[in-house]
Amino acid sequence: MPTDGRRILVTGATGQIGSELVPELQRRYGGENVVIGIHSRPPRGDLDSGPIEKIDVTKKDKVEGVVKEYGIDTIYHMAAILSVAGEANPWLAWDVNVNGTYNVLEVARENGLDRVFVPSSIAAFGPETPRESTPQDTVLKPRTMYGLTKVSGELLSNYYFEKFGLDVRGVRYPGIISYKTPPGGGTTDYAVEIFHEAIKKGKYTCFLREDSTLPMMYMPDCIKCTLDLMDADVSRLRHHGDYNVAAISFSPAELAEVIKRHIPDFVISYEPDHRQAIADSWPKTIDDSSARSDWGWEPEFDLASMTEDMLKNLREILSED
Ligand code: AKB
Repeated sequence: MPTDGRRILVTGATGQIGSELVPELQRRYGGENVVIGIHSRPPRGDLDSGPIEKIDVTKKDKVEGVVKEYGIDTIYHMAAILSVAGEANPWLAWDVNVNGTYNVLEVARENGLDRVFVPSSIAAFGPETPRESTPQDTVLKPRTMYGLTKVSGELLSNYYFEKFGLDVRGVRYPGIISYKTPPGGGTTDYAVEIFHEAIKKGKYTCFLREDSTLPMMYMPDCIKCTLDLMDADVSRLRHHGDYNVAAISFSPAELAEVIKRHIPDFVISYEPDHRQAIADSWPKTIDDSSARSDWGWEPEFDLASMTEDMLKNLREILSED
């Protein structure tokens, strides 16, 4: 783990991943060295201990102003519009995800930043991609605007590395499961909603079919994965903006079975909606052997341990509300 004096900007810092990444970065590098870049969602109580800046990533001068003001050398660019929200407003998704990423990369290039993290997603894949053990290098023909913007982000990241020597790194996140900050506007969001409804009501109506297997990851593994890649020796990286990473793959029915071990009366029903088509265009399982061999990626949580931990922590949080 590096202990060097980094000056970090996190865009989208109050989103699902950003809100858990920031505290870990603050712990490692000191709260004053992590600028919390927010857009519309205000920071939670435990996220307000460092400098906070309102940043619209589609405005390059705002990104640049913050980078210069705080002497930023590293950006975690987490601001994005996810798959379902992107289908509701494809224009906004393009603007935030493509123009926003371009602005972040340009500011990083012009100001000689040390490192930038630009996440991609399993949404970069499409119906022509092999759905089982999806290879690292494969067909990228997504059908969602979100997926299209993620492929663009991967290609831009790789371009900035090759052309300008900017150290850009990124992974293709699967669905992320967490209890602190809810996701918003994603196809994999059911895997978080189900826990809330199981605890509160003992039942859940899933918007995906019972057999819709998708790749997922528990938040502690997501944070570990992000930081491990950013800490990796660049000379070992054979890829840059597009590492496949895998942790757990399961269907709604399989997840419901594991929840039932803890809440025996839990009942799940299914009413697939427009989100089903998105899920059907994404892989079921991912081959992440490049990430494992290049930078030692290895998840800690499986379906059983993730479910147990989610229920324990979420019960505590919900009982405080
Ligand atoms: C979504 O469902 O849109 C996201 C993703 C897989 O990137 N969680």
